[in-house]
Amino acid sequence: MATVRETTYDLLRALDLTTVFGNPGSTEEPFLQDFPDDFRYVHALHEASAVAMADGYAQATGRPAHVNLHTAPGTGNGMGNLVTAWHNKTPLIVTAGQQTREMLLIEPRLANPRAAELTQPYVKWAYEPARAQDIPAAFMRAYATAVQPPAGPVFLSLPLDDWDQPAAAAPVVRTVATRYAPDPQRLREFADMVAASRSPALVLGSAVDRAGAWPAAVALAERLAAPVWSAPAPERTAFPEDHPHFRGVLPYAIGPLAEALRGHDTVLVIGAPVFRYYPYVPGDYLPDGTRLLHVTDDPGEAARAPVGDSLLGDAGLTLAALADLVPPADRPPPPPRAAPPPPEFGPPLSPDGLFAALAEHWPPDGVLVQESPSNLAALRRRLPATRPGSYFTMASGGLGFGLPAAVGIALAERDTGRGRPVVAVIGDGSFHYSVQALWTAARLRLPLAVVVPVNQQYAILKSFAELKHTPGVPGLDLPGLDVTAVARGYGCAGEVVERPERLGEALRAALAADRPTVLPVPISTDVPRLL
Ligand SMILES: Cc1ncc(C[n+]2csc(CCOP(=O)(O)OP(=O)(O)O)c2C)c(N)n1
Repeated sequence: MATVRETTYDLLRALDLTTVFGNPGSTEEPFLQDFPDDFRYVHALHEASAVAMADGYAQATGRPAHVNLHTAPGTGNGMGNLVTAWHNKTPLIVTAGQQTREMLLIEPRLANPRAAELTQPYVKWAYEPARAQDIPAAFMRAYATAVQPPAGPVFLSLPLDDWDQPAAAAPVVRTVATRYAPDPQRLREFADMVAASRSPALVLGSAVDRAGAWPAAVALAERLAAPVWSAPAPERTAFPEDHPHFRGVLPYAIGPLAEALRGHDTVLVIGAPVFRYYPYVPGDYLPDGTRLLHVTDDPGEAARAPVGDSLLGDAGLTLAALADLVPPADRPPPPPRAAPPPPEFGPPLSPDGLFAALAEHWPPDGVLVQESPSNLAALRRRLPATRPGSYFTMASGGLGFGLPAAVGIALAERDTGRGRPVVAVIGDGSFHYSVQALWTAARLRLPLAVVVPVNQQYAILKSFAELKHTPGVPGLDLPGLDVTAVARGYGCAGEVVERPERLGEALRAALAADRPTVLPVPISTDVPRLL
């Protein structure tokens, strides 16, 4: 008779979930026992890294990923990046071991007495099976829950004595839809309103990239002769940023965002929240006389929008349908944006100069993973995303995602055979939140390049303090960190790039290497403005 373990592994095989990201503990060993040869365990040294690696891998493969954590403490360590996975809308099946059922009542060491509550509210479903025999079917349900829109993480707590139990019948392997089409009548109303607009603008969000819908976005923008903005603080990019219609990324504050949209009678937002704000700068949500239409596949996002009318639907299906429904606009296309001024390379090297140098040597099919908070505007100005699936960061604002996510993305690039080069730009503060991901990248011999702009401070927190008039905050400086030594300690190559002329060669070598390379680049300590 098959055991719960055998039946579960068979199901995972059938679902093509044969990679397990994780960090093991005693409560997981009975699951991992006699780990099958056709499975792969991607070992992270900390659960924050395990979760974000799985997230990056899931996003880059376009499939769910499985991450196995250690009962309450391990799940707790993974929580920050679970929050991020929730906001990223990444389908993750997070499992954690649980103590022996026989002892749960008396709460032994490593019991998680309220396991299904611990990950709330950052999971779509959390469950500890009532019987060992329910584990395989719970996996099936977890999978179906994670991938349906809006996609997101789910959590299973799995008692360690369940795995050797006799299984019930294997669960039926089911498929579910991962997108839904918009209500045709409301879609037609949206199309009519946009078509009748004098000066419509498009605001596109990360769901467009997740849906693989750049061509539909370009088709709609060109048909409407409309300017295109990126939604504020996006975790992915939605439109070719070298396209003449592209206007840039909207500011992430209420008043300034409305100001940027002034002059448009209709703003059509597709695949983003309305809107992702950061510092509170009061003002109207929209300019006077501007109507907002919102397309999202997330009912929660539709409900919490402070303005506008919403339509539920997959970003790609809705974009394609709208591009068919609206007639070509009878107006000239928007004028192209002015090019940025020539960079200044210093010394001291400015972030702008660093990213201009990086852009000069950027591999055409490169994938950028970004977690460099104060330098984001400069980075995006110098390194526009021109291809789909080329830009990743966290939707949440939580640090410690970028570095491990880049490892997961680089692994996905290798596994899928696409082999796109992956370059992470990670601030010298952000670098340390999930730094041990470097060890996994080294063990996997991934040719990941990690550029670390070193300003020896939490610069964005200084600019936030300036905007909000809160002087005298402690803990904003980072002296005495040797990034290269840390990188080498985890098995990576590491070399300080003192001059921007050296960056091209260092980057080429890193991307051709058979291990990760960390490239700290000292930059100016000037604090850029937050807005
Ligand atoms: C998990 C987590 N802890 C703390 C913060 C607060 N925080 C936001 S930005 C930042 C500093 C980032 O420093 P660095 O990566 O050096 O970038 P810089 O701002 O200097 O460009 C911190 C600590 C956060 N966002 N997430």
